[in-house]
This record gives sequence, C-alpha cells and structure tokens, in this order.
Amino acid sequence: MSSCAAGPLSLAQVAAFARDGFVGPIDVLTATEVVAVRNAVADVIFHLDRHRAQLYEVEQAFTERPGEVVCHFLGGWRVHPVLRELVFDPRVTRPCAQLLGVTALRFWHDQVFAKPPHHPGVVPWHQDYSYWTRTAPPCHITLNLMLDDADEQNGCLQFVPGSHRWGLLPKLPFDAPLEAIRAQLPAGAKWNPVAVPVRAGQATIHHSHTLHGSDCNRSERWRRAAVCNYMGPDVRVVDGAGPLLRGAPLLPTGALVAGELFPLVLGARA
Ligand SMILES: O=C(O)CCC(=O)C(=O)O
Repeated sequence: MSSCAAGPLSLAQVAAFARDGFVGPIDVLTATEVVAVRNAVADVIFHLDRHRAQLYEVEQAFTERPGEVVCHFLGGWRVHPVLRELVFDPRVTRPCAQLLGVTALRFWHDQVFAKPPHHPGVVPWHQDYSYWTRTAPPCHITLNLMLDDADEQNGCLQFVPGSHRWGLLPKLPFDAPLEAIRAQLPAGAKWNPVAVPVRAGQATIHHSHTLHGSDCNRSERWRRAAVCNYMGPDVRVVDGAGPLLRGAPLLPTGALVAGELFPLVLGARA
C-alpha cells in the first residue's frame, strides 16, 4: 500500500498514518449534519426489528444480551438515505483514497456502534481485516465517524500504534473481553494503546491491520459511531463459497468485489 500527498490530508497526517496505522481526529461533518446522522442511527435502532432483514447483520450477541453487548449492525446504508449519503460523501471518501494511495475507491460496507449511557459493553481489540479475509489482497481502510463527543469516560476508540505491521492476528468474537487479543500477540509486540478523544463530527481513519477497540461507557452520555469501510478497486473474492454479506449476490472465487452493493465511490478502475 502506498500513500500520496495529493489529497485533503496533509503530509504530516499521511506520515502519521504510515507510522502509526491511524490518523485523526479529522473534521468531517458540521454540527447540523451530525445531528442528521445521529437521528438516522437512532431511527434505525428504534426500528431494528423492521430493518433486520435489509441489514447485512445485527450482532447476534447484542440481540441476545442488549444490556451487556454493544449495539452493532452492518448495512445501515441500505435502510436510511442519510446513512447512504454518508458513504459517498467526498469528505469521507477522499482521505480514505489518499491514505490507500488509490485514485478509485470501492465501498465495502458500513457499520454502526452505539453505547448508551452507563453501558458495560466494550468492543474487544481487533484488526478489521481479520473479519475480511474472504477478500484480497488486503487494501482496505476504515473511517470511524463519531456522532457524539467521545473521550475515555464514554469509551472513545483506542489504537495500538504500529500494530498494522504485526501481521494478521486471530479473529475474536464480538462479545469477547476487551483485552482477549493480548494472549495472541506476536513475540516482542509493544502494547502501548492510545485513546483518541474525538468531537462529534470528527473521524479517525485506520489501517485494516491496526489493533483497535473501545472500553465501556461510564458516562451519562451516549457514544455512537458511524463507520465506513472501503477497499481499493482491484480487490477480489478469495472464498466464493457464499455471499460476502448477507443478501449480497454470490460472487465466485476470483471475481472482482463489484456490483451494485460494492460501488466505486471515487474514480474509475484503470
Ligand atoms: O466504535 C467502536 O468502538 C469500534 C469501531 C471499530 O471497530 C471500527 O471503527 O472499525
């Protein structure tokens, strides 16, 4: 993966991403726009049962134990126009393309993580690509847009700088303990997590192999995030045994990840 400086991020931000595996906070949405996305997320959560069939996934452990497990679902862009618009927003797509070093960018999927006040749920430390190994080569990226001011009290995102160079670690269940991954780290890995406080409307962007997670919400405030995941335009299916996402058409092994559900959001394939 290469990175170029021609784009919305500064050279220093591009260098920070290359060094640490994440960058941010960066400004993305205005206060008014954040309210619209927050309302969209609240609306989907309120009508989750109605939307369940259209969403790619609603976290099973959350469905079974909503008082313990973080609310997490994939595919909000399929059920709410405001979430759909976010996926194509150049303020979201351009920095992601810049950091991947690509001129064409493909949408992979979106996600929502929502922690109500005083909720014990955590997001265990993980690498995103551990969930995405059915697509390769790894040329994927994640933008996490905070919809509420997030700090250590309400469980902001944390990253392990440099962990994007540790290779691929095992995939853990979503309801695993926060630090479960620590038993799986490579020899000599330096565990030095940093919490990244972010204001509502700001985002962080992280590499597909950067370890990240978040603690529970100990505050009176909500902590919600809308996440957009993208990939380079040439990523292919390496396991076509089933659809990549529930409800998506079956793409055979070797096929480009492409089609209506995986649109190019920037540029065109060379
Ligand atoms: O918002 C969180 O706590 C987790 C987000 C996450 O895993 C991601 O953005 O990839």
